Amino acid sequence: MKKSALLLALLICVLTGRSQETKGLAPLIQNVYGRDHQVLNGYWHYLIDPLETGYWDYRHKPMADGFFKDKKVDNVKEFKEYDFDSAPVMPIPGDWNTQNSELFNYEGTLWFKHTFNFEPSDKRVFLYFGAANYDAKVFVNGKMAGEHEGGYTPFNFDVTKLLQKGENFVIVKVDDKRRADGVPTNNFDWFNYGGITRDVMLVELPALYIQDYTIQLKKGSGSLITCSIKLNETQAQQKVTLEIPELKIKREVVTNDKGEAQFEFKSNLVLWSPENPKLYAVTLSTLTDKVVDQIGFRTIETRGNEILLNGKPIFLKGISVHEEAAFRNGRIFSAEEDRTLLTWAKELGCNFVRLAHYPHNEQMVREAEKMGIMVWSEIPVYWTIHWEDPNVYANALNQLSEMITRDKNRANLIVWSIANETPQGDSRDAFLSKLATYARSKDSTRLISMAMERSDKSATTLSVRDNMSKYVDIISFNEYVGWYDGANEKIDRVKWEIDYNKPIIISEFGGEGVFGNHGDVTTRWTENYQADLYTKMLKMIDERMPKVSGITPWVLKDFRSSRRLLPNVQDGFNRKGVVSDKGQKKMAFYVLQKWYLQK
Ligand code: GCB
Repeated sequence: MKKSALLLALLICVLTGRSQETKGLAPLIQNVYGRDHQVLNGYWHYLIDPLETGYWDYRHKPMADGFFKDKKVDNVKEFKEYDFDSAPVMPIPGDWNTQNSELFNYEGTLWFKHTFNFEPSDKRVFLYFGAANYDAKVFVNGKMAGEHEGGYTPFNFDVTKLLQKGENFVIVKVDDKRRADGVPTNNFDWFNYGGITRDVMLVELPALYIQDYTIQLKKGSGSLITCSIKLNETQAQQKVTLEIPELKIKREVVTNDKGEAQFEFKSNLVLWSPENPKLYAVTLSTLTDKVVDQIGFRTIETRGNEILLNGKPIFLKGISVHEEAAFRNGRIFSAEEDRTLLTWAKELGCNFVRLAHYPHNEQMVREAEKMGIMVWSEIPVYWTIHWEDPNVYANALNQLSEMITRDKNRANLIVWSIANETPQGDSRDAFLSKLATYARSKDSTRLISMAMERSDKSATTLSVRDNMSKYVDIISFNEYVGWYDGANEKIDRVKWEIDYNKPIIISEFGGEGVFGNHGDVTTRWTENYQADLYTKMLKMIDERMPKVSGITPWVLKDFRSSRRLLPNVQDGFNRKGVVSDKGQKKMAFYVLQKWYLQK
């Protein structure tokens, strides 16, 4: 095969194929914000391309000279039907739906172009995206760098060879069409914000660099620090130094022939906890590379029905949160917007947040860590995924791996959740048990869970019975008595029989109430109904659910969802927030706050 034909075949494969090998992804860089980087955020030109004209020719074959080439022509003499440089711009990061009203309900492809200057050095350069929803194909100076599927996890490509001195351009095709075989699938209860929704940057690393590191307390120990690192190459005898200046610690080891090294030593340290979210500056260095991170140390375990933080039982006073900005209701794009939501959670009395239903941006987890808020992080294996499709599994696994790699050094991250409200069955069990096993093999120190569904013994004897219970550390389930199951009065009539000797978390309960809409407690959509639901539910937990060790009611803030159509009530919002979409606190907020304050 001629070289050009091979390249075209590869391109076609990349454009159409969905296997991991074809994607060109480089191993995910951890702690990008702590690395030398050039931020590429800013105003990017965009073209709206619902028919993907820049991609396929009229026989629906991928074009070798699609829009990604950004071909320059003499406008009068040559033929070209697109032009990025005269196209409008929008700020990146940002979802397109809330930046251009024409795009509010648009689902499809947009092309983005950004021009930047670059000064080559002897460093390796990676093009990093915090997230792009949903399918991103990335081109640098007209050549494909790679592609990524999944809207909520970071990814990067090694673009060293694609960059040139001086002006460069990156073109990204982002397609947010929902797919039956996507993760999530095409049916979900949140808004499908499309676009390059998180930071974009060029990260520069030396040729031999620290590719991966894990620093934490050894499982079961309150003072034994372990650290494992891996270089990007299998180079033995490389000196690695770990320093924690505040603890006057400096240790050196050398890598083995896999380019890996381990540290293990005792230290008298202050543990991270919600009351004292202590972080230490930790430096890892080799002859060529150096990375600094803020690391907290704590243990998280279970004992029977209890969750133990630093060896002591803790009740997880939580709230579920969507990654949607306060007040303006678009995808969050700054740490400040993360802080607004987390501050509400703090005010509520929370020590825990369930970041639903997909990994939120990295700063959300880091800000929560600084504020003393523990985190549950979840991949969007939501409702009815195509359990039997190996590509869907590979995609879910990749998202799980990206989530864990990014956040495994955060002390506040205590739960990896592998799914939400999935239908029981053999193919689901096979899929999810493999994910659980994988998560445990990547990180044996955190707890694994998933939001299960109820499986009742009778109309009023409620229960959870799920084959996946043996794979998880915490039995979590969503229960909507009083909303989808009867009205509030039912809450007083139910009893619970959950037979597992594991900690139990109620990962969701709630009901919709429109801020300012007041009425009788039996009238749905009022603040009063919602507050009454919370009052009854919390009483039920106090009196009839002694084994529950945490709750994350649904949900902190009203959020956009295209499934929520009731005029003058929902108007495109799920109204189960204890705070409205405009930031007003509802009565239920104060009911929950009071309970948390005395818990
Ligand atoms: C659920 C889902 C959540 C929905 C919520 C609701 O069980 O997990 O994504 O938004 O119910 O409001 O119905």
